Amino acid sequence: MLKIWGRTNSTNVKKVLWIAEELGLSYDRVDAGGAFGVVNDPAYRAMNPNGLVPVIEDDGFILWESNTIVRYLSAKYGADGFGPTDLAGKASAEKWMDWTPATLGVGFRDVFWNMVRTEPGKRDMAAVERGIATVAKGLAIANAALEKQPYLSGDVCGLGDIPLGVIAYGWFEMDIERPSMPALEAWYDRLKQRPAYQKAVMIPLS
Ligand SMILES: N[C@@H](CCC(=O)N[C@@H](CS)C(=O)NCC(=O)O)C(=O)O
Repeated sequence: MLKIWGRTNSTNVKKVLWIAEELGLSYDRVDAGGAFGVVNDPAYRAMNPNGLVPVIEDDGFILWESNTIVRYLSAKYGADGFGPTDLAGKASAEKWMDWTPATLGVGFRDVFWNMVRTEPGKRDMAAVERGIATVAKGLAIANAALEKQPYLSGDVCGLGDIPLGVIAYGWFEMDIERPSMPALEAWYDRLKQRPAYQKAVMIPLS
C-alpha cells in the first residue's frame, strides 16, 4: 500500500494528501516533521537526504518533492490523469505547479509562520506586510488567469490547481487584510466544494 510520511498541517504534505484523496487511493500516513521529528532519523534521511516532508513509498519506490509526487501519483493512478491529458493543456496546468512555490513560497511562508505559528507579541509584522504584498502581487496574476477559465488547469480542476489551492486555504483563512480578487475567490469557493480538498486541506491552520 502507498505510504506517505508527513504531518497533516504541512503545505507540501497537503498537496500529496489532496491528490491521493482525489484519486481515491488507500494509503498509510506516518506523522513526520515538525514536533513529530523522524526527519533526522538515519532511516528517514536515507529516503530523503533533505530531511523534509513529504516522502512516499509506493511498491518499494521512494520519492520526495511534493509537486513531483503529485505528478507521479496522477500519472500512475489517475485513469485519465487528474486534469488535462493533452500535451499543451497539461503543460499549461503544470506551469502553475512550478510557478506557485517559485513566486509565492517565501512570501507566504513569512506571513504564515508569523500569523499562525508565532505568538502575537513576537510576530515580525514588517515581514508579514512584505509577505502579503508579495503574495498579493503574485495572486493578481492567478486572478487574471481565473477570469478566463474556471480552474488553473482549464475547464476542470486538475494538477495545476493543487499547489495554489493549498496556499489559498492559508491565504483566505488567516487573519490578514487581503485585496479583493473576485475570480480567485470564486475559484477558492469551487475548491471548497470538493470532498478531497475538505479532507486534506481544510483542517485548522497550525
Ligand atoms: N520542495 C519541497 C519542500 C518540502 C518542505 O519544505 N517541507 C517542509 C514542510 S511544508 C518541512 O519538511 N519542514 C521541516 C519539518 O516539517 O520538519 C517539497 O515540495 O516537497
